[in-house]
Amino acid sequence: MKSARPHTLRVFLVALALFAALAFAACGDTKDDEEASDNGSTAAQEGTADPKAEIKKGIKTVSIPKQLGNPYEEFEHSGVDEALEELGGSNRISGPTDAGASTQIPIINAAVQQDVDAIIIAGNDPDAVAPALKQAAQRGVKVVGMDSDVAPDARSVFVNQVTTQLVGENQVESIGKQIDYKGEIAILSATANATNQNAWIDVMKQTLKKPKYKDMKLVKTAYGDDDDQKSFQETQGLIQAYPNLKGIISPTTVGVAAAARYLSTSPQKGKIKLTGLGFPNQMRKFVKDGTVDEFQLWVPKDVGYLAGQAAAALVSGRITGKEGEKFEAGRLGEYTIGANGEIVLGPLTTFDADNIDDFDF
Ligand code: RAM
Repeated sequence: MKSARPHTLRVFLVALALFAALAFAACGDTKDDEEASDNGSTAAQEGTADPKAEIKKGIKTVSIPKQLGNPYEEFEHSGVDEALEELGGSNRISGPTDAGASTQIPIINAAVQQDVDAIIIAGNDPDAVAPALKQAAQRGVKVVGMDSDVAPDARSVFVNQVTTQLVGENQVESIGKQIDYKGEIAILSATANATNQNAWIDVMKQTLKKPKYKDMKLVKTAYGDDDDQKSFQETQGLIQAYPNLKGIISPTTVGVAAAARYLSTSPQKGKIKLTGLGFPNQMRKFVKDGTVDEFQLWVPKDVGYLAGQAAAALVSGRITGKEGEKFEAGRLGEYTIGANGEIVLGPLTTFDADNIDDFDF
């Protein structure tokens, strides 16, 4: 009993000191953020990078897919697991069950409560998640965007599969050459808010303005919401609404597989051409039965692996997210951060009857 009072006082003083230190640190963050934004760089960047810094021990991350149950997203995020395990840390995949704009917010908040070092997120909506991510950053959590970007001032870096430009241009060329660069085409996208889809579609529209594609006309962009059934029905809807349709581009693994399934049993099989971004294992049968001539993708797991490596480098102070900083990304080798904190994984692969059996994912 006797020592209770001094003990209580000590606890109180320690708590006060901690509170003061935290408040000071929080102010520091805010100031850095403002300075960073003034420089035109992203808000979450701070400090100076030390490329030789040790990788912090036992890094804990949470990676947030667009939605659980989307094989692409799950495969992609398994790469984050791989990177963190390799670096002696751990990752937990925690995602919403649908790709709605705000479904990721409670998951971000929960991760902060669990004191993670970094959050890696494939954003369903660039702006809806931004306030929660900024709050996380203020609490010292590093934020890495991957696959589908969030607002640039809400993350330190963004890991992009392939440059947006290259995806958009290649998809248009892929469908163009299959329809002799002539006729009506449609796009079957994922959700209407998805940053990656919309950025690719913008490039597709720009590309279609080039003289080479002047006889091709984009008649409609439909949204299958990365839901198999909805994507299937939207494909049917497009074909019914546009009897002269010559081709469909579906830059989503869920969409292109559903569209291929629809076409494979319809009289338009092989007549309406389909390209998109798909998994070799899902698309193989449609390439072999003549529904699909070619489609494209990268290795999704490597997107996650690179994002996991970037997260660890950020947490350890090897990078801050500024353009020009370099870091070692394990089995993938060295990467350099580009403009706006973007890190680009690599080139696009085209899959067709000649090479599809060489891939297993
Ligand atoms: C879908 C998702 C993802 C996209 C891939 C190609 O699974 O929309 O974001 O990058 O397809």
